[in-house]
Amino acid sequence: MRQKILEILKKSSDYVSGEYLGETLGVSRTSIWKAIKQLRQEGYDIQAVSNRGYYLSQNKELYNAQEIEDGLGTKWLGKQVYFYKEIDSTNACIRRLAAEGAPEGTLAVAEAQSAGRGRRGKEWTSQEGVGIWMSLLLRPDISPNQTPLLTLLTGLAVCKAIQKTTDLPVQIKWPNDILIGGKKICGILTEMDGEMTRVNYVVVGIGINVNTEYFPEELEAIATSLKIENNGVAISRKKLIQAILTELEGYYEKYVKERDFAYFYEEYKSACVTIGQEVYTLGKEAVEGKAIDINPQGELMVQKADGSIVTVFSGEVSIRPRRKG
Ligand code: BT5
Repeated sequence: MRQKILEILKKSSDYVSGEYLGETLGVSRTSIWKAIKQLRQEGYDIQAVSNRGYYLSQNKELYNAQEIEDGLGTKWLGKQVYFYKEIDSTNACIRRLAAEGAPEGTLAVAEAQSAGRGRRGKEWTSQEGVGIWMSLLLRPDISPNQTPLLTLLTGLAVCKAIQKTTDLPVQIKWPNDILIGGKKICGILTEMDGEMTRVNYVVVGIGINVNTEYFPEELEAIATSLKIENNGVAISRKKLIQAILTELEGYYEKYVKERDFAYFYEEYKSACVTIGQEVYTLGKEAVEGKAIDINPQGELMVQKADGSIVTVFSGEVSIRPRRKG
């Protein structure tokens, strides 16, 4: 009933009488009033005026599990949402839920993270109330060495979702960053649990600076947010999450079926800013040269000073602009 009342109030631009709600839902006006009180406790700004009824002010967007689930157009991804005011890390949270047997598609979202993390122990700054800090549980039937490609597909999904909801000129920095004007708005952290030949589960963590206005000093020069790039106009986090989940579900289903990145690499390449840049890679292999292409396996092809071409796998790699001199 709570849900139905909310739907009616959201659709109406005027007051809705308690009598109408009671008749439509087949319950007493007292039950309606009780449900309204509960919604108010959850944070919905509902005004009640005698003889007119109830009116939901939609100035302040609510961000919670229910709001993310409402209007989500996916078949299975993100259908089970765990929402936290604050958590250590949504990736850590999904690992705990996975160990308890949570189903594929489970989503954890937090308003703030106290121990948000990037790759190789790096910190991820997750300010309260302004970003999307979320992780998904996947249980793909693929081999462990194919899981880094899920990072690339997630990047593609995030890119597309941002383009659809904002028109901002986002680009992918291979393998796991999304940039606007060279500054980072999103990082992706894919973690796997499994054995040498078998994937138990994969956690895909996505951090997006959505409505951030100020960054700590160490990030000022390298980070930006969608709001900053959108001339100060805030972006709806729940709508962006819904759009990402819809895009990702499509890419993921196709990838798990075909098990071949070749279906996506042309699209990936056209969104990727790394090609043509002078880079050096950190990680298992240290390679320095010009990034000349991305191959159908999702690997970065780097031409070294001696003309030889090496391929770099996305697994554990960070790239930096090449040092001068
Ligand atoms: C990443 O790592 O970019 C992956 C970030 C993933 C974060 C999400 S949030 C939800 C989920 N739960 C988690 O605990 N993590 C995931 P990496 O490529 O290693 O980049 C880390 C570097 O990005 C740091 O060393 C900083 O330089 C920079 N950085 C940290 N916070 C940032 C922010 N909010 N915006 C832009 N850059 C940031």
